Amino acid sequence: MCVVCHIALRKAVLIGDDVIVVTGGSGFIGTHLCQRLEEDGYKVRILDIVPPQSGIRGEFVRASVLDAGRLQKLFNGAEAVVHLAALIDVAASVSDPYADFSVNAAGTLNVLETARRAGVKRVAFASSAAVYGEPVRLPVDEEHPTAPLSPYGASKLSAERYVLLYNRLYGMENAALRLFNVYGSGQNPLSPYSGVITKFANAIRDGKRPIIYGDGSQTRDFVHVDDVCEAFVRAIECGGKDMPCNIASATETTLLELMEEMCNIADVPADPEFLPAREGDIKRSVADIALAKKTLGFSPKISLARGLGGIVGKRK
Ligand code: UD2
Repeated sequence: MCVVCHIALRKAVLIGDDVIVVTGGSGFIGTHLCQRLEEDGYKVRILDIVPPQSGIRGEFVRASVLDAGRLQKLFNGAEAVVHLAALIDVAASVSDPYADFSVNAAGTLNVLETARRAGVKRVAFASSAAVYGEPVRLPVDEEHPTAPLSPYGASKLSAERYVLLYNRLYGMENAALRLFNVYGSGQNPLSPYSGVITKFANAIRDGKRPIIYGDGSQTRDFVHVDDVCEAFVRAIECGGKDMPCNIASATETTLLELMEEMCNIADVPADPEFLPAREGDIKRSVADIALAKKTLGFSPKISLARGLGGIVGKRK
């Protein structure tokens, strides 16, 4: 019995029995999710183009989501798939839209087809707030118009349409989770993919000035990676509905507030360097998460202050 859905959707977690495939299981969210799934007693199979981090016990297959043959072997006998593998560099998607489309849209279709043929009923897909583009009203709920500003946003939108279409056409119970700004430990600060919180934390730790692009009044909805993992676990345990679902904290934070909070925790003066705003940067972002609450029983547990405390240490 799923306590959230109040129906016997799936058997209770069988320790050491149910197999969950995680595509992109070696990435930032994937690493946290695999750890969480293993703690919950699931057997994890990881598909990624790089090996998982140490400490993850799951079976690992090095392959791309475009490799249908490898996917097939991995999906056989699995209970559910969490599909995180993607190209996530927004700027790179602008210079090479076709590569972005291949992995994010066609790769997702590959995952869905393989799941369908293998009899896996549930695919939980990592979509993105990028599908909305610049919000025309706040907070952004799932009925907000979708107007991606990048090929990355367009490929995620296309992919999530397939993810949900498979529910209608083939009776699957897939979920499309629109992730807002995910943060937490374990992001590589040197990676262009890393978010602003990792960048600020790194600068503060190294005694450098955090860089703020623009005047710092832009806002984001920061959601802790552990809350995101909770949402994925609920999505595979409860099954998805016909609508994509925002996964966020529903709290709007300006970049200046963020930087001050982080400097405060580190006990250093807040002294950012201001550089010109990034091209195409959205001005404000905050999600309405009522649908996630209703359909998944999702409610974020980690406040920004608490989450930042786990990332920013006091400087000696
Ligand atoms: C996030 C996602 C991106 C895409 C996009 C859709 C991350 C890391 N990226 O991009 O994949 O889904 O949302 O809208 O979650 N900033 C600074 N200083 C820095 C770094 C960033 O001021 O050192 C600013 C940046 O200009 C932006 C804000 O911080 O206004 C957030 O930047 P980000 O790169 O963390 O994420 P975002 O929202 O651009």
